[in-house]
Amino acid sequence: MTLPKEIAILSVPFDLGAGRRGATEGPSAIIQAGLEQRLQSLGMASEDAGAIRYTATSEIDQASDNLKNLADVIAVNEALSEQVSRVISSGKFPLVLGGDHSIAIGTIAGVAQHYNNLGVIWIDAHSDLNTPETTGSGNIHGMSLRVSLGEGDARLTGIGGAGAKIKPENVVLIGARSLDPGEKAYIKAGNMTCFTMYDVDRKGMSHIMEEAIRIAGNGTDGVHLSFDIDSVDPGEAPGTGTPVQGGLSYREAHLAMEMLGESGIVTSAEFVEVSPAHDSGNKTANLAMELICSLLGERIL
Ligand code: 5AB
Ligand code: MN
Ligand code: MN
Ligand code: MN
Repeated sequence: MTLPKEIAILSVPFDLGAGRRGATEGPSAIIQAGLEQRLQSLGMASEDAGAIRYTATSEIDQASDNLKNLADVIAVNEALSEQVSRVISSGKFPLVLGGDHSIAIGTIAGVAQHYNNLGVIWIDAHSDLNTPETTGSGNIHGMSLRVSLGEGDARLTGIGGAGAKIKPENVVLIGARSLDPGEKAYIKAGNMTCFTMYDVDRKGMSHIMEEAIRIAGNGTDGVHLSFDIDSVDPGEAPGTGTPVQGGLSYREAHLAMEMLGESGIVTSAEFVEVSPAHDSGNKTANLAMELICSLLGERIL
């Protein structure tokens, strides 16, 4: 793939998948940081495709402790999945701005309609591999990757069509440093590649990204990037609901994006969990904007 020329920006002002509110303001903060002007100066046409609208039904039990705000999560993700699929049909590159990470369910469901074997690079302090059985919080943003793998509550795995949207062998996790027992067990069973912060420290980001690009690109016909801003160290990205110490440095995050951009394998992307209410100034939204530009071709020289 060569660099995309036409980007469709889909905003998902949604935070009911998270325990702490605030990510609804993420998309507008990233756009207001100057995203479109900067993409233009890279020679890219971008279209603000607007915010995902949805109506939650009250038919689904809202009060389940293990699946908080289930009806809203389903409604927003069904709508998002359709929008993402439409963007790809129109030949544009879908750039989804979150919102909390539960929206990966809809993004991936929409993207997967266009690929037989989709690779996923998931950059996150967490692995989002919980099920209703293993979750300690009931927050669905901690389950989205597992749902996309076809496991968990059928009302979630059925979004955008029944069944698994991706295969574990095509998934690469990067930046993990806060995993729940059930998530560790799943990863340790050999299901997928996980480069934790230990691996980043030991091997260096450059090596990790070469490996990630090789694995996610191996035998796949498209690669989705799911970037949770809490992968970055809270010193650089304080504006997020679930910060974890010991994250990616400013340059490690940019290098990851630059290498992915250079590789040309990325066919869709989402940037999630920016929460301006927790930010110091617009530091985190601005970082997300810059990382998007690095992914889409901006270079130091
Ligand atoms: B995020 C935790 N594992 O399930 C849980 O920010 C945190 O999208 C999930 O990565 C964090 O609640 C979800 C403790
Ligand atoms: Mn996440
Ligand atoms: Mn996270
Ligand atoms: Mn988070």
